[in-house]
Amino acid sequence: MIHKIFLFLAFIFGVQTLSYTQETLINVDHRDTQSLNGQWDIIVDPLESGYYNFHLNEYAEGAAKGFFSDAKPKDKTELLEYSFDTSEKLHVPGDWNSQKEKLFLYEGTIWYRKHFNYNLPKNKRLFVYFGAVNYEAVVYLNGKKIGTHIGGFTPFNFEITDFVASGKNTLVVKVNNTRKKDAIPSTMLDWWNYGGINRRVLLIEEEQTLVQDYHIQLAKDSFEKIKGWVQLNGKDKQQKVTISIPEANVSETIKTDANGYAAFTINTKLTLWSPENPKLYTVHINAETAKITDEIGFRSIQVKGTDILLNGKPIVLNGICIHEESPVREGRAYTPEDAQILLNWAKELNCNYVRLAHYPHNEYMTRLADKMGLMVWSEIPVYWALEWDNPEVYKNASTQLKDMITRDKNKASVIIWSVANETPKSDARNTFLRNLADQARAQDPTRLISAALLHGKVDGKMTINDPIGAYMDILACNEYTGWYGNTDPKQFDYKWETKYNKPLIMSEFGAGALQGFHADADTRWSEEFQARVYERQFPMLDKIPFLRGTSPWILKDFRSAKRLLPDYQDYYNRKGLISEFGEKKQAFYLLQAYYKKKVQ
Ligand code: GCB
Repeated sequence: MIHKIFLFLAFIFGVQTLSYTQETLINVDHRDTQSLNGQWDIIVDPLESGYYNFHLNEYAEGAAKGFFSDAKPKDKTELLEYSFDTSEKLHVPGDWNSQKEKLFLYEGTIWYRKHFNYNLPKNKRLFVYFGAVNYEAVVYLNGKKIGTHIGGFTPFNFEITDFVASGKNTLVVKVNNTRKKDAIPSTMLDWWNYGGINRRVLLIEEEQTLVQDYHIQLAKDSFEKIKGWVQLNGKDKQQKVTISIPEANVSETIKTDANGYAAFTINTKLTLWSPENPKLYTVHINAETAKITDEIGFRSIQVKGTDILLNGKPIVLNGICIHEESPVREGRAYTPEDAQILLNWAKELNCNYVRLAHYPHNEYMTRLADKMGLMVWSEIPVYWALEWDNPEVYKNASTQLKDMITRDKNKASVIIWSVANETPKSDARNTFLRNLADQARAQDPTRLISAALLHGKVDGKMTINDPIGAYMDILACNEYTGWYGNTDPKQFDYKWETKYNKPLIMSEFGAGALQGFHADADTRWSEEFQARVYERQFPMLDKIPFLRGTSPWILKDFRSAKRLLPDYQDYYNRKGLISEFGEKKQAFYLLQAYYKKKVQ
């Protein structure tokens, strides 16, 4: 009971952002920005001796020994045991593990420093924006702490209008990626815990009162009605705001209230976004003091019984799972080109859908998916075992969910928000996930909610009976028939059933193979073994009457500290259809042919 009260309170308060972080500005691509990407000076600090003294007291602001002060000895007698000026460097964005060999397995703290010059006009505001930092970031400008953020995959920004100096400035970020039991994800995970400033860093110059956020999408269950809202931020909150879509002859003026908020409904006929025609409209949001432009697609996504309807028509999601790893380098993907190659491979497989696992990916991915006509499943790293009873953990999950939705809620490509992956059933976990699903629906009623669940074998049938299925719009299931456990082909003849009258996406299946290793199909790690698992999988899937989508695991081999078998794994999860060097395995072509047949 107590945990239910905690979770309820956490739910109520959890929708607020964590302390220190501020509401994020969306659509940074269309704002006035200056990039802080490039080489940053770094100090690897495993003991956090730049943060704590020898008795573990935090250094106060202004203390020269705190690395955030970026101090230099005043004279030759002063003892200072650090120096950014003579330190090593890392590229930002980019994870540290794949930039320096000695950091390959490093989990801990690294300090980053960047100098920049700025002259902020008197009537403007300035923000520093981080696309994502894994996992915990403490940000200082000119020695002053300006904010902290936890969560490795969502954007955040801090206003620095009052702290930025005219001319030279010093930005210092303490980044810590230590895995913790009460973090999200927690300590056990099947992907690399890439530390660092993993996405772009921008300075955003804005007006005194600016357009902070907006939601502009088709109303739920409608094809001809745009419903949305605008949120201004600044002193002049009550303004006239015009939403216009010139190509559709739309122009609607509304008035924001004392909180800078206004909702609107616009009746109009639009060309609807779909994979066949990923139509995007240029949308202008013009307030009196500020304006912003976006490229937005309009489409409807619903479920009816076991069907998924896109713009009212039943669809099948032919997809693939993707981790955010570069197709051309080691480590995290962070460029638009990385996103382009990954999504081109999905297209080459004849996909109309991608599952972006297991955390919100770079915004480049969803922007590009909008343009390329790929439907997207986007998920938060509520993965495997978490401290379901801990209200702080719930608050963290709630914030990550909120921030994922905030960033991408105007992307037509995103059709599903997923709240979890393969979590162990318990009352506390059920309440936790139900509350997340409720929160996602309240924030964005226009999309479908799902979570990747596990199945069980009951009376010789594969059964999806997870209680959380009751709160999902779409059931999703990860199954590894033919890989984990035995390889008995009879398993592929089992019937699949569920008590829910809902569509199912087989959100994962697959097998490991080392690209280039050939043997008979009974030999683990051979391309032939992986290919046969796929071959046996397809007829089984085709027999599931309520199946409406598939996203096999996974597009490309990816780094995982859980995958230790020498010669075959070597810290790679080998279930990719493509190797880490971009070479395709046999199973790639099988899936490609399977999807081709399905769309004919
Ligand atoms: C799963 C997980 C995924 C793993 C995969 C595997 O079910 O969702 O994160 O990487 O299985 O390879 O075992």
